[in-house]
Amino acid sequence: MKPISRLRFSLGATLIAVLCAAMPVSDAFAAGHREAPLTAIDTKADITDWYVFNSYGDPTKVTMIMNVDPLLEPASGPNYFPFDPEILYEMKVDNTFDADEDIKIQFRFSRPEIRLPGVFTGFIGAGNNGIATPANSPAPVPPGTPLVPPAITALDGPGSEGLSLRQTYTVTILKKSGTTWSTVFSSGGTPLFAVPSNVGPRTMPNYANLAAQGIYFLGNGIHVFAGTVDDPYYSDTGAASDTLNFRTGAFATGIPAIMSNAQDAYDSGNFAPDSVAGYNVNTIAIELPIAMLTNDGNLHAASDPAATIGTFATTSRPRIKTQPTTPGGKPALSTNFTQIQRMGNPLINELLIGTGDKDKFSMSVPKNDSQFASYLLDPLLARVINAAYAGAVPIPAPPRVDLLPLVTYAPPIAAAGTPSGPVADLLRLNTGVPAISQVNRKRLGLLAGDPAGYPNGRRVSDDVTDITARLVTGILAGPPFSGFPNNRIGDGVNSNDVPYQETFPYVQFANSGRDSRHQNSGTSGCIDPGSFLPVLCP
Ligand SMILES: [Ca+2]
Ligand SMILES: [Ca+2]
Ligand SMILES: [Ca+2]
Repeated sequence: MKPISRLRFSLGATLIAVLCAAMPVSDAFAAGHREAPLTAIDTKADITDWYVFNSYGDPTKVTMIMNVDPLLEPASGPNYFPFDPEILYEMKVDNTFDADEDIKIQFRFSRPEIRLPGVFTGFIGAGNNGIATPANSPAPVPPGTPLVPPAITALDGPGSEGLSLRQTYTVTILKKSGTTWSTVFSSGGTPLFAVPSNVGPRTMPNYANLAAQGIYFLGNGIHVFAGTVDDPYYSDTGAASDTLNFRTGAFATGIPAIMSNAQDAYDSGNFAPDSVAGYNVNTIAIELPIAMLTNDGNLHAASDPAATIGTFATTSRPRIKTQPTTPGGKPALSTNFTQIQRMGNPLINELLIGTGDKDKFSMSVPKNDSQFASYLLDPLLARVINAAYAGAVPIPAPPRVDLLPLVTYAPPIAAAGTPSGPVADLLRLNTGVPAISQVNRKRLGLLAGDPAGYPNGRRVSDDVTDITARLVTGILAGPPFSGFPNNRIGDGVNSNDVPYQETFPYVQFANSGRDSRHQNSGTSGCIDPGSFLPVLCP
């Protein structure tokens, strides 16, 4: 596929050429669920979302959340969703404005331990005392023999007997000084257990309590959590992926994807189905002191350039893998790694990078993103929205300098006077902007006057689909792009299907395999655009 910079010159020739180039925007608006050809195959290495925000309850800390492995159906027993022990999961921070990481937080997972090798499922348990064989138990197993262990109520020790598949992980923080990396923190021998998915109420009767045991305090102000959780991302991916075929009936304006003022202000209900509702995802979360991330180890006011950091997450695999020759053997893995995917801002690879370059983008590093500048500063998506609405949504002319705050260090995220650095896809966070209380938190973040939301970092509740659609159609460029209808574009999905937690790890624990379902078209879960009452989804 041709880069947009060259497509631009063929625009006059035919609109069809541009639209054809735009067609492979598959999974448009799914933050990062199966967005690049390679990770649509290698789903374990697929980063679905990357969140970095100032912790709600502690102004001295930042929380980073890396979600991987998209669209995990909660009922997918009996083995559910281990992390891949071959993948190196990393969170990276630039604090010198050159888009090159100065801090790396590394997570490695063990091969799942199999504690009940003779049992047919990875997780088994019931009641306080388990289940014994009944009076008619055939020989050679006598009646009264303990058969099923007690319900799983702990990740280790008593109550964990039925937790057959169990995975541990390690956390290592490295810091660069000059060109040398040194370890500044290691979880060492502390066994950290990844939280299993929520099997159901018989096997895991108090799942929230079980999952909370996976929140570890490691000292030095550091909390970690890893495991399967509710996917915090929400969007009408189905409509967006069908060439922006939004549901007219969902929008009170009568115009597909253009919300009314009342709909726009509604932060706690959906007018269209949330395609990700009811699905789980694997999460890796860490909360740590801001002082561990800034260049000088201090906290800084928002007006100070030193307060802003640039972040991204990566997955990498060993460069060489030799499969075992004996059944049940282990593969041989090289110790050098190749990056499989990265994520900074949400939706950049999905919506801005051409499909022919998505894998190259995934495997590149942010400091070299000038090679993708034509995608970033003349987004084809903006042109497609402009065309799909027959010109009703005006868009600015390239180069799109209004998008520079997303790809350089610039106001309104970074303080005035911050070195802008190269064009690079980093999720930038001004650590000096305090978190906003739940009641004042806006799904539209910075665009709704909530300074602690995307694109200043990204919280789990930020509606990055709507924010991104408005950013690419020029809301930061001033009139007429900052007014109607550009400022009311949305997919009609305004909130997650379950409430988030207000404390670390902020995401909601996993949906139940036995007792949860998806909200789809034809099931309840949407709000009538006129009455704001629950209705079947349009
Ligand atoms: Ca740097
Ligand atoms: Ca969800
Ligand atoms: Ca939305």
